[in-house]
Amino acid sequence: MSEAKRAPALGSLTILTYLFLYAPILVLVAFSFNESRLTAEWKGFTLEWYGRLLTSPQIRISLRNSLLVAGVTTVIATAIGTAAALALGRGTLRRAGSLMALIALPIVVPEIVLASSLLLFFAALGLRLGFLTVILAHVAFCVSYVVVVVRARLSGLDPSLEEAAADLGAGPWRTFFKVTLPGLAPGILSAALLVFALSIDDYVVTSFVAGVGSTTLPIQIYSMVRSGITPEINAVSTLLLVATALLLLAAHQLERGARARLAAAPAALGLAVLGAPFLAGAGAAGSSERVLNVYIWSNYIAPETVRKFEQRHGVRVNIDLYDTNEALLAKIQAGNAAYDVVCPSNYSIQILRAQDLLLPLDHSALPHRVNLEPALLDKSYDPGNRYSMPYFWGTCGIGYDRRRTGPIDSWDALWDARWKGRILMLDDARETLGAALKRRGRSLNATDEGWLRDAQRQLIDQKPLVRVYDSGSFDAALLSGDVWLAQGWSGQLAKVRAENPDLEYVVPREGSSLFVDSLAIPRSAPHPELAHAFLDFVMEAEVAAEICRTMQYSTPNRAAVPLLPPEITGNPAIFPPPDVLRRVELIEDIGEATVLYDRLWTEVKAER
Ligand code: N2P
Repeated sequence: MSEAKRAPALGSLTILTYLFLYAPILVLVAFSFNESRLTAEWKGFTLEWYGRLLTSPQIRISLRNSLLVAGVTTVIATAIGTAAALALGRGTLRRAGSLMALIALPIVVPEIVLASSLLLFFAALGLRLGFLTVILAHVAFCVSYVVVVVRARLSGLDPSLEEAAADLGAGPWRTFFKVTLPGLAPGILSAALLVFALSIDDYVVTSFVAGVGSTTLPIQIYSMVRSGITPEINAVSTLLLVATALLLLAAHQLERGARARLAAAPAALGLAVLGAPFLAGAGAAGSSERVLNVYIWSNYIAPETVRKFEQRHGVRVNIDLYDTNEALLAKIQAGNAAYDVVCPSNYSIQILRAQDLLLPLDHSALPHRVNLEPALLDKSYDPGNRYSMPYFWGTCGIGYDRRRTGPIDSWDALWDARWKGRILMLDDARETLGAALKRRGRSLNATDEGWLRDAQRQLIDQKPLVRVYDSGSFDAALLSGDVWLAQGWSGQLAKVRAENPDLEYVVPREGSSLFVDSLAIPRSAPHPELAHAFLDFVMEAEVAAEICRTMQYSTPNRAAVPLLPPEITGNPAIFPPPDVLRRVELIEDIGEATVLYDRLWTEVKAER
């Protein structure tokens, strides 16, 4: 091919490649200016979401945490990495080659491995998860990058300069500060900027080792994704993107040997973008010292409700979210997460109680417990409610778009090949295996290995039809039309109807699960008194009614019911009629068989 012909082909290939790389990001940036809350449609230009970032205390606090972590990490990792690069690069060490390979290892080790080993390590040391663990973890994965970058610069440095300095009578320290360090400076600075960008961006490692109060921006963004606050996420992601791009540009300039001044502009701009929301709202939040740390299911409490508690008690409430009982159990069992209030399902209460991880409640501090429905109290998983107070209950069922699928009343619909690629299943061992067991008319607390293997087989057969396993945003997936049928929990599936009346909820005729999720206080809670106040607060009739109205799971609060509008009390998804209640079964702790459930479910997900 001639030069002239090849060039345009190469040119369009390049454009296509860049488009492939950047189109999703451009969409995100564009939609951060979209007036509509829904991602799918463009309604006009707005800066509202950027404005909200300035006023959201949660974002500001997490941004401040991110800046703090990234700042300290940068200083420590750069110092350690530079020293290591000098030691390795000056040929004074034997076996520098293999040492170098060891140092580069953290760059290639899968992040998830690094994350879980760090978590285990901190637990073994008895370190409480928080800023310290996050910073140590970030330093651990950043040092390698510093060594690589600084060493590259070092190898380009002419050793005769140092020799000349020594010849002229300078001692080793003087030579280092007058000759070596200035020569290395661009490399060190560029490494520092890289570390800063890596640290401010990290999600996986941080999500493992962060404790309460050390939520960083990426973690905050992810938890917002799960509660469906889309446009604000697009805005904050855009800011993060612009800032990291500027920092990397500065690092690149320095590496290319440009003058520090050229790199200073993008670096300063990048830092300014990150600092702006923080400075703009400084002093507006975080003035109170007392903090309550709540770890609860996503879509279980509205920000307005939390704000009322904050105002009444003059405290700040941190809300962290999860979507499976297993995630909650893992955090509490690790023993070093400082949550004050948690919301386990009935069978998890049994597990936590057996491990002595819950604090006995002081009933005298919970006067509003008289509002609770007696039928939901004093259950076998917590006799006398010594450890827990019911918060929400509900059922598992199928949400579906009746315009697409017609009426549905059986689990079989989720195995119907006509809906291939339009089915969502929960990512939850007990619920998925449970649905398959029910489909055969068996109990979802079955422990018979043969029955369980049969349930697993069904799920493997179903897998080609399943679009996604997701316990957090099954409601959003239905609303956006990505899926037409979703296994999911009642509240969120009741709620989507307001936006699309064609979305129905059914508890299949073969039967399904019932859950009672309760608030409890971990034994390790740093603020047990405030935790009691929170438990009592959500049992007040008006508050419980607000929680039910906003989240639409079923309230165990008898006194709240008369305060609810007829759309809620008359909605069979929220207040199931007796025939539905007859066919649901409480998920129970099945002891040793839990391991089998987990294994079978993991195998389903691993299946290709
Ligand atoms: C809330 C899910 C309901 C909890 N996002 C099921 N136990």
